[in-house]
Amino acid sequence: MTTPRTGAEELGDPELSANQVAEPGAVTLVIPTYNESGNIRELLRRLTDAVPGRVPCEVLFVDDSTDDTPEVIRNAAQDCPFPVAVLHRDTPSGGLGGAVVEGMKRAGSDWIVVMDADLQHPPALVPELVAAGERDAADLVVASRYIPGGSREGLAGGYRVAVSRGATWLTKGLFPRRLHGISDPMSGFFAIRRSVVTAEALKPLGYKILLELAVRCRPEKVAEVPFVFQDRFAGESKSTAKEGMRFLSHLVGLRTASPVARMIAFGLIGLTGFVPNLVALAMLTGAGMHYLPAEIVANQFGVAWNFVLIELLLFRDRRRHRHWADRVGRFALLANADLLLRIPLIALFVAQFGMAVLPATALALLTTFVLRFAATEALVYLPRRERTPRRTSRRTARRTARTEAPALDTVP
Ligand SMILES: Nc1nc2c(ncn2[C@@H]2O[C@H](COP(=O)(O)OP(=O)(O)OP(=O)(O)O)[C@@H](O)[C@H]2O)c(=O)[nH]1
Ligand SMILES: [Mg+2]
Repeated sequence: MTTPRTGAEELGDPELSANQVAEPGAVTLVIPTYNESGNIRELLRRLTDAVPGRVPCEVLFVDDSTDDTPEVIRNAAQDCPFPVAVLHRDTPSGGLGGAVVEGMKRAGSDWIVVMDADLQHPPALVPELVAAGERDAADLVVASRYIPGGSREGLAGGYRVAVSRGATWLTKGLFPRRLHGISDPMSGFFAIRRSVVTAEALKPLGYKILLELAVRCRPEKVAEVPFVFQDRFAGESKSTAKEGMRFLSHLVGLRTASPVARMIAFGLIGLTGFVPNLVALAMLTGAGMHYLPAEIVANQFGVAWNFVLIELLLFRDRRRHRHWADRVGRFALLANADLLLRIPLIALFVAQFGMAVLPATALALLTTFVLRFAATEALVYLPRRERTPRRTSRRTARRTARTEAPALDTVP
């Protein structure tokens, strides 16, 4: 732990690093901030009361604010008996989750505690999270609203409570093994051992950074401590409806990390595409068009539907490999090439086996989907060959991340 310094100080490369906070059980608090100037002083005051007496600590704010929050932090930090640093990002990539990962890359203590700046997460609980981790030899300690002693008091309104509960069930249902022992995977308040954080493996998207860490870093032993979610102290919530969409795509991204899971998701999206396809087919044949040309036109509706969902949900992080027009072209080509196989199949089902057009189409769609998945992944979304070496050591990755990251501004 560094000797506490006094007075505001701006240094060239003031990273909070392992040799600065070397004491066992010490903690780096990573606090993401977006326009939280009204909360900073009170937050640092309560942290000062609760933490340094029990656990050696340092605070790192990762800030994407457009207001004077960094300035307020610098001023308030002068009265703090522990090191406080601000990492202001001009490009806020990854939103809240991206900010937390940036902070984790810089953290030097044995423990990293992540918490919000708006005092919904009680600072007094920080030493308890770390103590529980040390006592239970846990890698991750989650502050949970859903175990006895915890509550979600500060979650404004029945709607927010229902959404949070629904999101928790959905997430636990999708990751029963990885989230075993975590009753509140939506919590943004937790302590994690720095040694289990593989920052290079993380692809944070939006708010649910605990979920990202639990699924991708796979901490072996997990503990929980109850907490009462408080009312926001000052300022406004940054959580929006858009965050909901980001959360869904984050879930899909995590769930489809393996090729088999991706194929299943591709199939499910393909299944939903049957609806616009078959509706268009029914309308076109209802309007008197022969079923074979109607198949070709109706197919375009299914193709467009599938393309949009696949782009938004399944291959979101692989879109950069090709220009969008290139992706549309290849996707449409493959989906229609598939018609070349499907039309004779449908004709066979209708003419030879006497099936009606709609069931014959549905059966042919199912038959050709596996082929389409394999071809789509290989020809539209496979990364182009990159020049970086296949394996990067953790040390090199950390160094690279540090070199590329924006400079820190430490006070005092
Ligand atoms: N660095 C950074 N921090 C963010 C961003 N979005 C939100 N935050 C911070 O993340 C924390 C949680 O955000 P909140 O707006 O409080 O979200 P919430 O707690 O889910 O919503 P409320 O219950 O309404 O407060 C706060 O400290 C925010 O300032 C962002 O894009 N970048
Ligand atoms: Mg909040």
